[in-house]
Amino acid sequence: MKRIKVSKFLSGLLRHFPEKYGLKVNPYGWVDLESVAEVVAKRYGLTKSQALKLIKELEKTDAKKRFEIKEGRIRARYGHSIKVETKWSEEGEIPTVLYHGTSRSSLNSILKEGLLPIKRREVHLSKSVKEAIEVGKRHDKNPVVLKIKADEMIKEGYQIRKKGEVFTADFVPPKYIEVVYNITEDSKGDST
Ligand code: HQG
Repeated sequence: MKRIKVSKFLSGLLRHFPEKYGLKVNPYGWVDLESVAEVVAKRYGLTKSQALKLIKELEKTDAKKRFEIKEGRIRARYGHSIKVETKWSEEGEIPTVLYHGTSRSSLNSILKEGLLPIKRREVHLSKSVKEAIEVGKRHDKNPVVLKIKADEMIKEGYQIRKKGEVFTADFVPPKYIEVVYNITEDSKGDST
């Protein structure tokens, strides 16, 4: 489906490779919307106004609120590898507990070193186990779900930011992390 393809391309464009398409990004990740529409139009054989309409629709309907449009500009809310300022947060409560889905092979290292942004600028946290499983499944068919004690982190001076439906941090030290769901434990002794 074209919408999903365009949405994925848009995520990549705004998070990882704007310069490849000659786009200028301001320090907070904002890019001129018309210029983005031109890139999308060319790539997907659309007119500029069709591309603009599709991008606006994607921004409105995206379940994870990946994109934000304001004053003729667009940005990705989270997920960047390019150098943008990430230390902003939307209004709204930060849940007392958050979750992170990851691969079984990363677990030991995470419990030892904490959660690191790796190739991105922030660590990404989910507000439900269900969402964390979805994220983890991108890395492992049987992902591990970690519980993050967000309230304790904040109490002890760490910042957690709200970016649409996703929450972010610069780093999560091991002391705030607990394994809540590890399917390999459930299936121990299972000979199949
Ligand atoms: C892991 C998607 C070893 C971390 C998602 C993750 C999210 C460590 C991987 C957003 C580690 C990085 C981001 C350590 C962290 N040792 N492994 N110390 N610390 N890791 O893709 O969170 O659909 O950069 O657990 O839904 O999977 O694109 O991060 O497995 O919100 O909008 O290193 O991207 O959103 O992987 O995903 P990623 P992520 P979209």
